[in-house]
Amino acid sequence: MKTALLLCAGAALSATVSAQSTVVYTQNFDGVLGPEWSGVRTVESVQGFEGKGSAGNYFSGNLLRNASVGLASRLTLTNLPPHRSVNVGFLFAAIDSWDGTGHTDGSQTYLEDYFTVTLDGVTIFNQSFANMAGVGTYNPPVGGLIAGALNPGTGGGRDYGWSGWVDSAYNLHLEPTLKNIPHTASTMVLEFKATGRGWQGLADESWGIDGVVIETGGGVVPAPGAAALGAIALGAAASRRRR
Ligand SMILES: [Ca+2]
Ligand SMILES: [Ca+2]
Ligand SMILES: [Ca+2]
Repeated sequence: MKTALLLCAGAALSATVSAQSTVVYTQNFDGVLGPEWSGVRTVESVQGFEGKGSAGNYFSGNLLRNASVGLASRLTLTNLPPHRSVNVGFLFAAIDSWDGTGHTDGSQTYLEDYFTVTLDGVTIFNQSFANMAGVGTYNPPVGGLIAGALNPGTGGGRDYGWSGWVDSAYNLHLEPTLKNIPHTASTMVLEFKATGRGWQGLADESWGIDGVVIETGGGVVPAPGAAALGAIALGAAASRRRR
């Protein structure tokens, strides 16, 4: 009987720790964009980024492109199922002459360009990218760079479209800091925007996103009662050892 109880408690514990992630939203920007997107919501061709990505998630068709001078593109989701965390994933394109953390070219100084994502007003991603010159802050995980070169100021960059400057793209589905973000509210507001003193926008530098996937769940917080079951399991195990 104690053995049965131990197995039962163990099953309950593992069920709470390995909570499944649930996909609650996807967006490929290839159809009509719904009212969940506000702010800058311009959709246009992915141009030379077509097919760039990794298994199951590629730039294709259209992307959302934001060439504004620091205005946000905003995704608002409502009626989320009960959850303890969210995973945010998308493909990110740094389009044209991003200046990283800033650099000097002769007498001309270029200040920093950052891409920032907030969740309910709290920053969850804030990194600079360099396409022309200078160095960015972002250090992608293996496979995270999917087009262009990281910090190609000395060469290796490539123009994938738009203004003729070098571009780069990243698979932020692989970015670990965008996974298991604590969140429990039934609504969420994600804001995507360029920041930094050097941001000029327009034809000089812009950004795009495609392949957005939002998941809830994935938390590792034990459900209420799991600790008590664990104590019972440990007690049963100790009891068996004492025999
Ligand atoms: Ca697309
Ligand atoms: Ca370009
Ligand atoms: Ca700039």
